[in-house]
Amino acid sequence: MTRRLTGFQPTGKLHLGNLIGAMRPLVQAQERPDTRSIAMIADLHAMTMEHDPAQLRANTLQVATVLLAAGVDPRRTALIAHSQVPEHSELHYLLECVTGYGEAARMIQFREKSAGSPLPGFSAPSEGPGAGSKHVRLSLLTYPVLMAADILVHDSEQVPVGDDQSQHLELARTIATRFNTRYGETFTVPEGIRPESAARVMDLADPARKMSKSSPSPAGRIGLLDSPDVIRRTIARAVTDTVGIVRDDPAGQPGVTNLLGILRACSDRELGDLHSYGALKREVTDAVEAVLTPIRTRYAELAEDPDHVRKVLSEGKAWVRPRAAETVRRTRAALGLLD
Ligand code: AQP
Repeated sequence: MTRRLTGFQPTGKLHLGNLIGAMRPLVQAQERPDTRSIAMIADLHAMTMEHDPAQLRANTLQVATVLLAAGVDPRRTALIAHSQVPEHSELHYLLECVTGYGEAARMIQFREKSAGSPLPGFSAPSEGPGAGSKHVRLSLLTYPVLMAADILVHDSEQVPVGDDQSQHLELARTIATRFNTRYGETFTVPEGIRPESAARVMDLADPARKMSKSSPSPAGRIGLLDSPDVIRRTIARAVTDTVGIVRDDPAGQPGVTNLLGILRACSDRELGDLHSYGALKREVTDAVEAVLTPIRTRYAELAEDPDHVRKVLSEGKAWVRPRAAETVRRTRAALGLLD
């Protein structure tokens, strides 16, 4: 049995990119008798940037509900909230003791998200150059080590990763290998896998960026729970170009290429007779609507019963904890901690 871990940050509303890039592959993997997935709502990861507690709680429950609505079957996939399995945090600290500061500080995502802050180790000066620089949480620096703990604690063999996470996965592999060499065989060294549909769904308003929960403008994002009217207007406003030909040309026509990618991901229809951008957008709207309508309907039913969703999370926790506790026990013993 291959163990696979897929994470979702409850940093906002799930969108079409999350569905195509991560949720669908997760649901498809349920059909494989040789694969067992954990779907983790990474609420602790969502605290690496400024956050609102009430919003985090609501988002965590909403992400769990959307995952169930999209077909995650809790009998085949363990659905967990990150913070409800304390072994993640315990292993995190133990792994910090085998990770170098420089290894964490050079992660691209840390450098990008902390840009504009003073140098690590210095507080923002009140005046002069760097004054008023943004506050950077220490957890932003150590987050890749927590991610390594998330992966290793479940003995995960496979982790579906997009390009932006591949450096973090590499760090998890480095930490696991280093630990095994220094303290004895303890961790399964995970492999990163490209999801079967490796497509990156790009922002409809700015096709050079990926569609993202936290992009400041909703104009480029199709939320999985958006109303048909909002979806229609968002797609109608999608950026195209002046070439006027419907074809794949990622460099020259990124907006049109993105719409074609979405259409292929959402329908099996032949694309031969699309002669105008208007026709393309109408097709994309219909195809997206056909995919999202059943998810929205199921979501509305599930949202009526939040206790059921909480129960699913609690069953998921009970399912994964014995293995996680055993990994932590092994790690503690290897490090010389008393049992
Ligand atoms: N645009 C995308 N196209 C394809 N796949 C995507 N994923 C995210 N955006 C796209 C995949 O969805 C899973 C969950 O992502 P995440 O919640 O860990 O956060 P993320 O990758 O950082 O996605 P977002 O939406 O852009 O969130 P924020 O804005 O909070 O950073 C992952 O498997 C991811 O690859």
